[in-house]
Amino acid sequence: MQKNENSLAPKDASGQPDQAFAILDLELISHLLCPYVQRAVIVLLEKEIPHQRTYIDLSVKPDWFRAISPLGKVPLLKVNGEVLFESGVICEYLDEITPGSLHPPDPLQKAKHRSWIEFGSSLLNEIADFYNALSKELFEQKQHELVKKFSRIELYLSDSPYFAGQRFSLVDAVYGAIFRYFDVFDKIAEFRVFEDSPKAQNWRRSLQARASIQQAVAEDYSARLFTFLKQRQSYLSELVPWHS
Ligand SMILES: N[C@@H](CCC(=O)N[C@@H](CS)C(=O)NCC(=O)O)C(=O)O
Repeated sequence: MQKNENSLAPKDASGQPDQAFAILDLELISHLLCPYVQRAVIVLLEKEIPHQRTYIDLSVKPDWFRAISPLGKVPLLKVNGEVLFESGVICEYLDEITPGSLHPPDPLQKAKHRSWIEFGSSLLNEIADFYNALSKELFEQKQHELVKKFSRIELYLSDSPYFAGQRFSLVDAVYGAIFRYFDVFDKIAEFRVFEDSPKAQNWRRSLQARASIQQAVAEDYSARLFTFLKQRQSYLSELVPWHS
């Protein structure tokens, strides 16, 4: 288990630390590779929320974690000892307790953003199917599914840096964690997943450059993901070079 303190504190209008946070003890129970955890970390960083992060090994779940996690999954957010689960709920809670919002104010636009966040979760399942596929045939089928999924979201994108224009939103936090997989996949081979999606590719590049996205994982994230992929014993595992 590792702990990581984030000492950035939100400031009030006069530049003083915001006292509202002094009464909140926030602890994010995390895993170093989890894309759902990354969503929450990106929101914590975007909104400069003081918190503590506790990383666990999901292959050996600690008893204390099993006792408090209703689904046995990360992320969990402990708020003054009370437990929240599900990344979407955690992100919205963090957004609501801080000034400004990473959601658009209009209810219809907000609902659309939530829809695309759900789409992002289904994309994560497709990505897992892709790296777990055992045969070449299944792998290529999953690769094609990913191409189709990105060309679907392509229809809703513009040439602006973020999902909804110039302003970073919660949808961006979700896709920042998704696109990160492809930074590692790109080092294995050219899978041409964004071949039909130039706007998604452009969006990917903007998110790559964003500090909160970069800082949401540890420096050895790529090396850890390579090791994880290598251990899958899947078709992709065979393509991962030993020296990576
Ligand atoms: N719907 C959940 C999904 C979270 C999830 O699937 N987390 C994975 C790690 S990325 C997990 O904890 N899996 C449990 C396990 O591996 O046993 C959320 O959005 O928080």
